[in-house]
Amino acid sequence: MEFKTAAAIVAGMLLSATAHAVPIVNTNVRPVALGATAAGEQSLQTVLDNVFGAGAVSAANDQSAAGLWGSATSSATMIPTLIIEQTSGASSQKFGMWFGTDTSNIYTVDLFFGGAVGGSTTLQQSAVGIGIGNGQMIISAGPTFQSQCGTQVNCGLFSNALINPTSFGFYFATGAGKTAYSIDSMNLGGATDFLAFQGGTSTNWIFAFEDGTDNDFQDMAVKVESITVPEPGSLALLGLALAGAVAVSRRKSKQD
Ligand SMILES: [Ca+2]
Ligand SMILES: [Ca+2]
Repeated sequence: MEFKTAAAIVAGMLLSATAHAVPIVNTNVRPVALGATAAGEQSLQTVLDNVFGAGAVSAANDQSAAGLWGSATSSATMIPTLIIEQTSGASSQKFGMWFGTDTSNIYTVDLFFGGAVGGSTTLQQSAVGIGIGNGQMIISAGPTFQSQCGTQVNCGLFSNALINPTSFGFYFATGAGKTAYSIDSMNLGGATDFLAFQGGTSTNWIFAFEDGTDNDFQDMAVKVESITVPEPGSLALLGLALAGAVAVSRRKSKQD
């Protein structure tokens, strides 16, 4: 009798998992209309100008529909440093990567969190996982630069069968319980909470996230290096460089 009960429970779990599995599909349609940037905040266009050069990339017209990326290099060679400004909710914000093929089974890795205010890192990748080594993410904290492992950077090696160097995405979690994924189909109601901009034909990208509803898309901006849009047969190498998280909103009273 006990065996039958256990078997029934297992069968139920399997059916339940199957019923809720929704394939992750890139439904991103771009460009989307940008909202006005609030007074006192830095616009997304200004962020793009600062990173790629004035006028090089248009926030309104150069949005990419890409939502998945793959590693472009076998080893990182550049580790740039970006200027970072944080919102008032910085202490509870997170930026990370996700892996998987269906929405009921994704593996997420928080990379930056807390009050990170500036820095750069190389995301290490090996046969057993991905990770950030102790001391490799250097953050400006007060008068000195120091590692913030454990408080602002999730240092360590992360292993999971879903980790795939040829197919991954990114997310931004706000302190208010919202998570914005790089593919619209993973967001609540298919909402557009994410924009991607490529620096010309380079493998450097700016990812811009919306934490509220005003669609200024500058609540968190992150530069990621050495990644490409996956194409069959073109992504066999491991390794990627990820540089800096930038939150550009200066608003103190609320996040939008
Ligand atoms: Ca904003
Ligand atoms: Ca916003």
